[in-house]
Amino acid sequence: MISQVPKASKLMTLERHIIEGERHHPEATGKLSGLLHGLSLAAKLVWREVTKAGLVNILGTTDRMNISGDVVKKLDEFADQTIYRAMDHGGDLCVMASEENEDLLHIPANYPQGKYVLLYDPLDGSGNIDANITIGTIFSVYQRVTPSGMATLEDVLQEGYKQVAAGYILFGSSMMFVYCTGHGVHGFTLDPSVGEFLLSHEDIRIPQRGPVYSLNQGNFNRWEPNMQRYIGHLQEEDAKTGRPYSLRYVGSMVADIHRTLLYGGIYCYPGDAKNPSGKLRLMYENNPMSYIVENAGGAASDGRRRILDLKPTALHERTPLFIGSTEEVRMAEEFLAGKR
Ligand code: FDP
Repeated sequence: MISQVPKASKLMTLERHIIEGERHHPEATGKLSGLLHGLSLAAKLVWREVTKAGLVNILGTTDRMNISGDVVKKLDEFADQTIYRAMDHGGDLCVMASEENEDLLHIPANYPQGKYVLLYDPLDGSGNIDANITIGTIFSVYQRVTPSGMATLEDVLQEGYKQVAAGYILFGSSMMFVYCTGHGVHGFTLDPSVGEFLLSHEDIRIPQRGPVYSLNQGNFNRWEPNMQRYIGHLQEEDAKTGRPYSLRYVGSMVADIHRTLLYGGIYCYPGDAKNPSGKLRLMYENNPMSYIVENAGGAASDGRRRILDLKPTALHERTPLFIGSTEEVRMAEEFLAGKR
């Protein structure tokens, strides 16, 4: 008798998936694929250092402050430089910008220039590195808008809805590469024994609701009253609407949003009396994560407006962020507008 073999999910490498993705774009030149390959290589090199971090005295801080005033960790620097070095010579990019650097990162003159712009946060959640807690890399890709010559700020400061790809790499109990080029959000887990990312989460869809909220509640007294009322509402007892919600906060944006994407709920970093625009950077964090979450069926807002519609004005600007299940984000907006 032939036994019933359970239907295995597709055995698909990230490389294959990227190539197949080109079929959605008959006009594709292969440059976007090249760029994504470069990022997956850089990710593996960073992961190698992250996993041996405690062994090789690479942990700890450098004496340098980054543009946002955080003390730069050595691993941040390693990730920052590794991504730049993996991406500067492929002919895919005309310019890069990193959360760790004040100015644009131009492509060296001896390498060919490409038509894409890459923005990245090399190691998000780096405050967690020393405690061995999940951290991640976030990336965002645009087409250049200036016709030729050296790329300018105009190429970089584009609205998030113009992204052509975005993704994040999670350095957790396993390493994941999650990306989107506008045709679904797909997650790959590294199989270290073969050194390949294998498709583990095909076409991720975020639940429309989810009884989990994620934010730094320690800032409660700095929030405006509407924000305080919103969180108070989530904490009230009401079986019919599934309240109180549970609070989950790693303090690594990538980890917190990854969980939100899979299980539903909301992640918030609101503005407050000390930081009116919150803490998170529009270009390196909010835009790419909003692109991912929207493409998975969720929503992302600064409390009033869709994040992806915001016109950026500076490379390192910050905005408040409310992101996750659509119904949860809409409820937050209603509270913030004083409608509830
Ligand atoms: P980090 O400073 O450790 O890099 O944007 C940076 C970030 O981490 C996010 O990843 C994280 O969610 C947030 O800051 C944590 O901020 P709080 O310490 O204010 O909660």
